[in-house]
Amino acid sequence: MDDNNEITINLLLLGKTQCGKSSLGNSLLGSYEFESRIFPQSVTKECRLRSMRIPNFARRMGKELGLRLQVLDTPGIPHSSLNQDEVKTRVRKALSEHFPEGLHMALLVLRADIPHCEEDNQHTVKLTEDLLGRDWKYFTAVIFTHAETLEHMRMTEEKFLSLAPKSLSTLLENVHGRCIFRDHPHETLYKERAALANQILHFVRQNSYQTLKSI
Ligand SMILES: Nc1nc2c(ncn2[C@@H]2O[C@H](COP(=O)(O)OP(=O)(O)O)[C@@H](O)[C@H]2O)c(=O)[nH]1
Ligand SMILES: [Mg+2]
Repeated sequence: MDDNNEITINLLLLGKTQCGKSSLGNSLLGSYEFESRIFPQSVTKECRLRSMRIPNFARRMGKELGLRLQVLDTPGIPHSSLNQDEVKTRVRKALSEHFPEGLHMALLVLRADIPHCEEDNQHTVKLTEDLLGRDWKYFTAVIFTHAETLEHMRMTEEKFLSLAPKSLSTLLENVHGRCIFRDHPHETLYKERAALANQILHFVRQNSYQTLKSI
């Protein structure tokens, strides 16, 4: 907590192109800050930092406590116009530039409405490890987007997880079960932000607000 009675949480969005990173970032910030749309090419080319203060998030010793969420959006891999090394270089540079005090949580965004292929998942995990180093497991949470599909299929989150292929269940074990289903993307951003921020803050508290320093 700083002198302004504000807690700052640094978040990084990672995942494949079109998995919903920018859209999730907008929900976290409660505002349309990142360009997000269906498009035949990768929409996000540059890493972009946006932050938002949520006032009155909590109270401590009679004082109002604000929460500042800093969200770093990134280009996905594979990308339609950047190669893997270019994306990695951009993400590493942005991390050291924007989060000198370290990263609280990387949000690994996966779609819940498409089958999870072993090779694909392994590739995403490898990328996360390359970017964050060997402690990535302590600072990563999985976010499933398009999770409203489960509702359409009348499938519970538990059932979905029980059907996960090996690579996905190993990933979830590695990140100590930290996962969130984003199942109401069409609710107001304001409502969704509160729900998401609370869940992510819970993970950050479990880590005692420790950060992962740039590698
Ligand atoms: N139905 C649904 N659409 C989503 C969800 N998340 C993202 N989208 C849509 O998926 C498209 C790609 O999202 P975007 O955020 O640009 O993906 P990015 O390439 O990972 O940044 C956009 O049209 C989003 O509105 C979700 O949870 N459910
Ligand atoms: Mg994007």
